[in-house]
Amino acid sequence: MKKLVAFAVILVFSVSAFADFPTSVRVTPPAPKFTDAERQAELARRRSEVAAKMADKSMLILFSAEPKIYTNDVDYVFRQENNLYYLTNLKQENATLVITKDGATVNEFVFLPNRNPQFETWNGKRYSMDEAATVSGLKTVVSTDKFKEFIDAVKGKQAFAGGIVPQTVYLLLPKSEGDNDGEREFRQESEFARSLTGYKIENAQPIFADLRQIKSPYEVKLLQHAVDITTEAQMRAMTMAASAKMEYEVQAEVEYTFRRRNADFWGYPSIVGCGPNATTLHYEESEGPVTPGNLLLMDVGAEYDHYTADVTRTFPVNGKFTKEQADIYRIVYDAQEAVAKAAKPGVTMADLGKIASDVISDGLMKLGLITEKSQYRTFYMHGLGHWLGMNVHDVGRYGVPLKPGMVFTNEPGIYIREDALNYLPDTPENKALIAKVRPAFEKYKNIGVRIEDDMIVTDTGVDWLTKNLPRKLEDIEGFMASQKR
Ligand SMILES: [Mn+2]
Repeated sequence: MKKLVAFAVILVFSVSAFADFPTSVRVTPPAPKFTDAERQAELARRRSEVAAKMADKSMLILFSAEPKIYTNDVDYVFRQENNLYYLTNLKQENATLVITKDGATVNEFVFLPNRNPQFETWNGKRYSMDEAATVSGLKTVVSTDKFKEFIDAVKGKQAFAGGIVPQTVYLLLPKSEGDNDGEREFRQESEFARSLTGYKIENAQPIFADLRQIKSPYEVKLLQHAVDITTEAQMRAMTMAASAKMEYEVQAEVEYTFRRRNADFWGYPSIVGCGPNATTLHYEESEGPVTPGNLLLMDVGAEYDHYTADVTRTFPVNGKFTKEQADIYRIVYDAQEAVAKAAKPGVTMADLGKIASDVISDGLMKLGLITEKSQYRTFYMHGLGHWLGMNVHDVGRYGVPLKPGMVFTNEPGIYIREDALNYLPDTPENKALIAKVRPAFEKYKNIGVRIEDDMIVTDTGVDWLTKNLPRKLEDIEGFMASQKR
C-alpha cells in the first residue's frame, strides 16, 4: 500500500513536471496601444508605399464602404472598407480618400461630412476635421460639401482645387467580369469607372494586395491581439463544453468572450459543430446537440481593429479522445506539424499543401480508409490554408514564395462524412474501393477533425501566433482534465 502511494506521488509529480499544457484559461493580455505619432507614421508610410506604386500623372480614389441594410430602416453594423481603413484608420461613412501623383509631387486629401448636431443626437458622434486629421495623419481634410464639385471635375477632366488632371485613375474594382463578390463589394467603384471617359482606368487591388500581404510589426500586434482573444475564447469553450447541451451554448461562450475582450466582431460566422456536424466544412447553424463521446469542432475568429484571427480546434466534449478519434486527430496533427516544419521563406503554399496531403493520404491508407493515395480528396476536400489579415481570406498572391511578414493559416482536416461513399461515380473501380474500405469507414464515420493555426513567416521559419492554445492531443486532454471541477 505504501509502495503504491509512493508510486502515485511520483507519477503525479512526473506528469505535472513534464506537462507543457496550461492548467488555467489564458486571459487575453491588454490590447496593443499606439501613440498618435506611431499611428500617423505607420499610415503615412503605407500611403507613401501606395503612391510609389502608382503611375506618374495618376489619381487614386478610395470610397468608403456603403451602409448595408439589415431590414427596412435598420443597417448592419458599419464596417469600413479595408483599403481605405488601411490608409486612414477612419471608421466613418462617406469618407473618400484621394491620392494624386505628378512626378515627385504626391498630394493626399480625404473628404468627410461636416459635423451635424441633429444627426449626431440620433446616430452618435462624427469626426471633426481636426479629429480626422489626428486619426489619419492626413493634413488636408475637405468637407463633403465639395464632393460633388470634385466628382464633376474628375468626370469633366478638370483640375479640382488647383490639383492635377491625371491620365490614369486607380479604383478598387472587381477582379474580372465573373467576380461576383467583387461586383457586390465594389459596386459604386464599378459604376463610377463606367462613368469616366478619356482616362486609363487601373484596378488598385493589386497594389494593396502586394502591400497587405506583408504585415508590418504594427499590424502583427493587432493580429496577435485578435488571436489572443480567440485563444481565450477557445479555452473557455473547452472548459464548459461538457456542461453544454446545445452547440449554440458553446458558440455563445466564444462570442461572449470576443465581446468581453472588446473585439469589434467576429471575422466570419463561428463554426461550432459536434459529432457528424463537424464533417460539414462551413456549418453555421449551431443548432445541434452537444453529446459526450463526440468531438466538437470550433472554427472561430475574433476581429480586432479590422484584423481577424482564424483558429480551429477539435476536442472531445468529455475531455477524452476515443481510439478512433485519436487515430484521425493524430494524422491531421502530423500533417500540420510537417507543414510548420517545412514553412520558411522561399517555399510556396502549394509546396506546403503537397506536404499536408502526403501525410494525410499516408495516414488514410494506414487506417484502411483509402486504397490509393490519390483518393484522399474524399476525406480532405479543402486546401491547406490561406493568407490572413484584414480579411479572413486575405488579399495576396498565391504561388509566390513565402517572405517574412506573410501570415497564413495552416489548417489540414479529415472529414469522414456519413454519406461520403454514396456519391462516388458508379464504376467497377469505385465498387471495389467501397467494398475494401467499408469496414474501416464504418469505424470512423461521422468523425470530423480540423486543426487550424495562424502562422507568421520569419527569416528562418514560422512563428505560431496561436502557440498559447493547446493543440497536441495530450495537451488538450491535460488542459481539459485540469479544468474539471
Ligand atoms: Mn481558415
